[in-house]
Formats: sequence, C-alpha cells, structure tokens
Amino acid sequence: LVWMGHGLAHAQASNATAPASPAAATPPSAAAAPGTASAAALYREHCASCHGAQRTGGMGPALLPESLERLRRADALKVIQHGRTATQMAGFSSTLAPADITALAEWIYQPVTPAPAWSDADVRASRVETLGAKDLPARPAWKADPMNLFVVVEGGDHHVSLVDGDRFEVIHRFASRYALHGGPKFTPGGRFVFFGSRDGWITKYDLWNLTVVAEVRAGLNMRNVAVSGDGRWVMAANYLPRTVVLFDADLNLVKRYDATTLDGKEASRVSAVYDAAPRKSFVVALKDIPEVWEISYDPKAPPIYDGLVHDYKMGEAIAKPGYQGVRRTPLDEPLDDFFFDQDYRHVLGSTRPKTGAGDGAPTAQVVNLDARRKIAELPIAGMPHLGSGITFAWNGTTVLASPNLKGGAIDVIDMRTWRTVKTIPTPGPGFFLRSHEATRYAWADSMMSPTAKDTLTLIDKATLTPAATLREPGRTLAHTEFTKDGRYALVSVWEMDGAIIVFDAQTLKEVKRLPMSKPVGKYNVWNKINRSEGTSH
Ligand code: DHE
Repeated sequence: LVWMGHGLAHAQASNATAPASPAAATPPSAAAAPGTASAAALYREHCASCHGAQRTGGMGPALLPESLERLRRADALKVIQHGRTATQMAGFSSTLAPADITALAEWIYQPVTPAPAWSDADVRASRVETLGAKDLPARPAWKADPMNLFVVVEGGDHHVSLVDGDRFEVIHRFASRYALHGGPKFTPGGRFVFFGSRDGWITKYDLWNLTVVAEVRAGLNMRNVAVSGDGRWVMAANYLPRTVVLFDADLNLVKRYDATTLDGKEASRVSAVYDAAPRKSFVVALKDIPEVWEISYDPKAPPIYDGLVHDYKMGEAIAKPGYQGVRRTPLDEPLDDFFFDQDYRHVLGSTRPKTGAGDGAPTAQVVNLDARRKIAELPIAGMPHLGSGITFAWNGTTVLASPNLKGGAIDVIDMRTWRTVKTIPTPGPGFFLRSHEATRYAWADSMMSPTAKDTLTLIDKATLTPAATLREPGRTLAHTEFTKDGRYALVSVWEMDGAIIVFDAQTLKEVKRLPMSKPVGKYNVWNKINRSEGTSH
C-alpha cells in the first residue's frame, strides 16, 4: 500500500519483481473469512501488480501480516482511501466502494495460504548489480573526512543522507529501499555500507563513489543484517522464511541455514544476527527456540558437526551427524535479542513477555559464549529496545546502561556481578541511550512518552544522576549519535518535517540544524567501525 515511486529503488525493484518461483505466480487462496473471495478478487485487480500476487511485494512493499505489524488497520484503511503523498500509491476512494476498501484493508492482514515461499533460487534471481560499480576508484569522490561521515536514515520519505561530520553539511542524498530498519553496517575501512529493509532487501552502497553496488532480497520479512569484521561476509536474519542467510561481500548467496531445532522438527523466527568481530563469528538470536547460535567465519576454526544429514537407502531414512557449522548453546528461554559485552565473551539477552499465558514479565539473561551456558539472570525492570544499551567505566568496574520501554528509567548494571547498581528515572520510556568515550553524559530519549517525548535527559556517567535536559517543545526528540571525537551530539527531531540538531556536547548549545524527513537513525562511520562503547555495533 505504501511505497515509494523514487527512481532508483523503483527501477531496481521492478527487476526483482518478476516471480522467480512457480509458487510466486499462484494467487493467494481466499481464506475462510466472510467476504474474502471478493477481497481476493479486488486485490488481484487493483493491488497485485505492484504488491505482488502473493502480497510479497514488488514495486510496492510486501502486504503480509508480518510486514504490517507496525501499521494500524485504521491507517491502512486511510492509505487505501487516499494514497500516500510522495509515493506512487494512489487513493482508491473515487474508484472503489467504501465496503470494498474496508474488505481490502481487512484482507491484507490475513495470512496468505499456503505461506509464501522464498527459495534460494528466488534469492539469487532477486540480485541486481550496478554495472561498473566494482571498477570505481578506492578514494572518496567528495572532500570531507570519510571517517567522520554520518549516514542518516530518513524514514519519512525513505531516503538516506550522508552528512559531513565536521561541517555538518549534507554531501549527498539518495532514495533507499522501503522501510530500512536497524543500524546500517560498514565494511572495516568504512567505504561500503549495507542497509537492511523490513521487506528483506539488502543494499550494498559505495559511500566513496556515491552509488549502489548491488542489492539482493534475502527474505520476505527480515530483521537485520550483520557484516563480518573482515568485511568478507554479510548475514541476514529473517522472520519469513525462518532462515539465516549468508552472502559474500558482493551479495551472492553462499549458504542458507534453516532456523530449526537439531531434529528439524521446530522452526523459529530469527530475531537478530550480530558480528562478534573479536571471535570471528556471527551470533544469532532465535525468537522461538531456546538456543543461541554462533557461526564462525574464522578460516582456522575447527568444523562443527551439528546437523543431521539424511541418507536414503531402500526407502529408509538414516540420520547421522553432519556438518552445518552452527554452534548451538541451549538456553532455558529463547532470546529476542542481545548485546555483547566489550570483550565479546558474554551476550546479554532479553526475552519479551509471552502473550496469553505466563506472567508477562520480561526476562533477561547473561550467556557465556565460551562456557556455552547461562551464567546469570539480569535484573531489568522492563524490556529494552534491542541494541539500545551502552557500556562505560564507573567506580572501578564496567557498567551496562540500558533504557527500558516500560516505566521510563535507565537500568545500570555492574558487569562483574550482574547486579543493578542504579535505576535512574527519566521523564518517560524511551528507545535509545547513546554516549561516547570522550564525553561526560549519556543521552537518553523519552520518545515513547506522550508528555515527555520532546525531552532528552543527559545522565552524568560519573554520578549516575540526571544532569541536564534538552527540549524541543511538542516535537519528538530521539536517537543521538556523536561525532568521531565526541565533541558534538547529533539528535533527531523525529517528525516528517523533522531535522537533525547538532549540539555541542559540552556547552549543550545548538550549533546547527539540518532539515530531514523523520530521521530515524544516524550512524558515524568511525564510531561504528571502531565499536565505540557509546553506540551500537
Ligand atoms: Fe528497532 C535497531 C528490533 C521497533 C528503530 N531494532 C534494532 C535492532 C533490532 C530491533 C533487533 C538491532 C538491529 C541492528 O542494528 O542490526 N525494533 C526492533 C523490534 O523488535 C521492535 C520493538 C518491533 C519491530 O517492529 O520490529 C523495533 N525500531 C522499532 C521502531 O518502532 C523504531 C523506533 C522505528 C522504525 O523505524 O522501525 C525502530 N531500531 C530502530 C533503529 C535502530 C533499530 C533506529 C538502529 C539503532 C542504532 O543506533 O543502531
């Protein structure tokens, strides 16, 4: 329903729209709901050409229940009625009867049966490459410090801006895939960046030559991507299908791992994958299976025999151990997501409350990746947005600080004892906490609070107390990232007619303001490739 009509993504998407598997050509079956048959027919007539016969997306985004989780039905209805400005999504209020529009809006939230498939052949067929991009020179085509570059993801109109982190000027702006999510990931030298979209697209972009190098669709509903510390591999975590997918640095498919239990009987959505560079491995969180996975890319690592290979003799299946390369650590509870401690020996993970039965309280645990077991429970009050915590030195130890989405507080945990040393109140629940080695404060938003979403709280890392607040009355302030030297903090005014505000991190004075369309996140090349303790990586 909601898709961009911008040149770049449009042209590339059309290439990948061609159904690559026979399954993709089969119209979705009209499930049992009343009125469904006509909704299916309406969909085929008015929507399928852009959103795909199986609702898996095409020039427009996927319209699967998984893809629509974040769009309220009332909003979906409005989009079908009135279209979406700055996109090629037209409104249907003058062509369709209100009852038809309501039926369509209801129908796209129903699962497609049978569930749409995305095979290895589909992945391979989706890949597009920019001719000549590989031969471009290995130096920036623009004048600024390439290490102090910011990549700003503008969710409002699905663009990316590249900002010079010394002059605070936009060097370049380009259209992205629809709904990028999570941190873009950089290659070690900072030349290339990989973006992941919720619809499964991975885009490799050459920051120095300002061009897309290649794109591939790893899945139908993706969580995030990781790039190996040596820059050779890219891994994608999918909800749909239930897979982890490995690519080489040019986005050629290398291997698919089915996210199943060892016996292959249960499959899980994959919550997230991260690079553990010092361990030369990827670490994977599974949402529905109580296991954490580690997949090594160390050429010297011994092979791991963990899978079951099926030999078929005389019609009889004989299971025997086989090489898959996944080191599985069994857990009591699945992990929704996690972050690493600074030496990458531990993952600190959280599990969302189960809906329905259960006490509904989030749980968090510390898992030692070498001992391969849980070593502590984590005392957090509410579920954090994933990857939003930071670590820093305090009082002779290292602490982890993370916002929780429940009450509006920052939990500070001693990483030696795994005990809470302080719970710091903020005016409301927020998503992101950010700092830098060279700055005194940790910056927390309260963007989930209707009354305090316009307030940033600066926490003194020495005293663990709120030291200052910054406000942008009536607007939403969120997601801070520092310059390479930690002198300036860039903060989002998280609105369609939003901005990036540059603050002097010492005087807290506004230095500059750059207009942006809902800048959901910004990422400094240096801080990311050096795994600064004050930001996500
Ligand atoms: Fe995120 C990062 C999961 C909702 C904006 N988010 C991440 C990561 C995960 C995650 C696992 C780390 C991936 C990485 O960087 O490789 N996000 C989830 C959820 O499970 C959740 C709660 C529900 C969902 O819809 O998936 C969720 N996230 C949101 C939003 O609603 C946000 C605020 C707006 C949006 O555009 O989706 C949002 N998430 C972000 C951002 C990052 C992120 C900006 C990267 C932060 C960073 O600095 O690295």
